[in-house]
Amino acid sequence: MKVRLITIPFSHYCEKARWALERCNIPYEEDGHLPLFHYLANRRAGAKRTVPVVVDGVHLITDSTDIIAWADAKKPGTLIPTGDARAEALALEDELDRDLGPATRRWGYFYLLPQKQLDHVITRGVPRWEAVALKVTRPIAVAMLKRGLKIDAAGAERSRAKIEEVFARIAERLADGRRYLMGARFTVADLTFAALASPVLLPREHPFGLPPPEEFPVAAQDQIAAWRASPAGRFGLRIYAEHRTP
Ligand SMILES: N[C@@H](CCC(=O)N[C@@H](CS)C(=O)NCC(=O)O)C(=O)O
Repeated sequence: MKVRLITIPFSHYCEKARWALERCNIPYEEDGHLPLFHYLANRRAGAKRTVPVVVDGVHLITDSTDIIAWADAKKPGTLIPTGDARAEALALEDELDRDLGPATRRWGYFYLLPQKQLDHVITRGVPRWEAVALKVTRPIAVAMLKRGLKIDAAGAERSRAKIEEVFARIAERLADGRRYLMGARFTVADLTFAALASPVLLPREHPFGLPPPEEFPVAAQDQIAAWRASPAGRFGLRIYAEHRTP
């Protein structure tokens, strides 16, 4: 039986959960919604505010980290190391969830929200009525997102600095030539870094087809190019190319 994955399709935390379900061979049906519209689906399922949410008829799993733990438990070791490295891999996942996720989201939204012509990205995979309703609700939704997530020039700059800091930490970890963050094998840490960096690296293999850098304002394009060329950026793009089938 397929589980239901409630998402905001372009959300990077949702991409993290989706990728994990696929990697753990768990059949799922995606129930995608626009931001704010997702509250209705969450409420019906008995979940709180955020997506991703997994509903399997018995369990309700309401956080991407818990979804990965649940998925991995079905075939232990698929993503989360079973031995000594377990605690370190999970700590790295938590650190990226806390530091990288909010920063890439704010920076990406800051440049994406003013671009109405990119709404086709935001509305991909959501019910048609929501996409139609967006034409009316867009100003309210944008105002709520801006206020809720502190999306303004100062916030974008703070997030840019935070992304630099995390990318530097990742580069330091990779400096000994290891292929993956935990060593020789792809784990939850690599998946989390690549998924949460996707709003600023824009990997081609992202299943929802993120907009190419050329669609961003020039100032953002230069920054995206610099991140893509950095050691952590090259690593994130390689993880997508080698471990994410479109
Ligand atoms: N810690 C959560 C974070 C998820 C999260 O922040 N989801 C965002 C979408 S990117 C959300 O649902 N925001 C809606 C809200 O907070 O109202 C996880 O890992 O699942």
